[in-house]
Amino acid sequence: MSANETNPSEGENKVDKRKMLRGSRRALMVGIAAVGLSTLAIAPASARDVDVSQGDDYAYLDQLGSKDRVGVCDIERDGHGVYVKVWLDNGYDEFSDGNGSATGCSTRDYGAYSVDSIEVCESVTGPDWCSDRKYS
Ligand SMILES: [Ca+2]
Ligand SMILES: [Ca+2]
Repeated sequence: MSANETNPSEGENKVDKRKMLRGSRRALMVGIAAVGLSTLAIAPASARDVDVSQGDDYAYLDQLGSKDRVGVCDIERDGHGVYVKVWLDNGYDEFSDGNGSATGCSTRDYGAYSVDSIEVCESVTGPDWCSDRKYS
């Protein structure tokens, strides 16, 4: 028997191990593919560059490259108006969800990368309720 010769039963074991390895590698690939898909599915929601919320009411900033878009959304049907404060590189702006809690948000466009920070507020009696101010 030379050193290279292997005992037949040992060879079978090796084949079995290789098959098992191939099987687990396939399972791993399937797992990676599934993770890839779920990341894709989540991507649209995480495209917001800045998100602020006050209860369910919220505002957001999308840096679209050619322009900055700010949106404000009144979600709660509580009779409180909802507006967004927009700090720009050279100025300040403020606007509200024009149709209140009815479906649809209001948006305004600004120059590319000109929005510095946003904050969402709802108008109440006394000091308005506002979110934290968030920076882009
Ligand atoms: Ca509200
Ligand atoms: Ca609305």
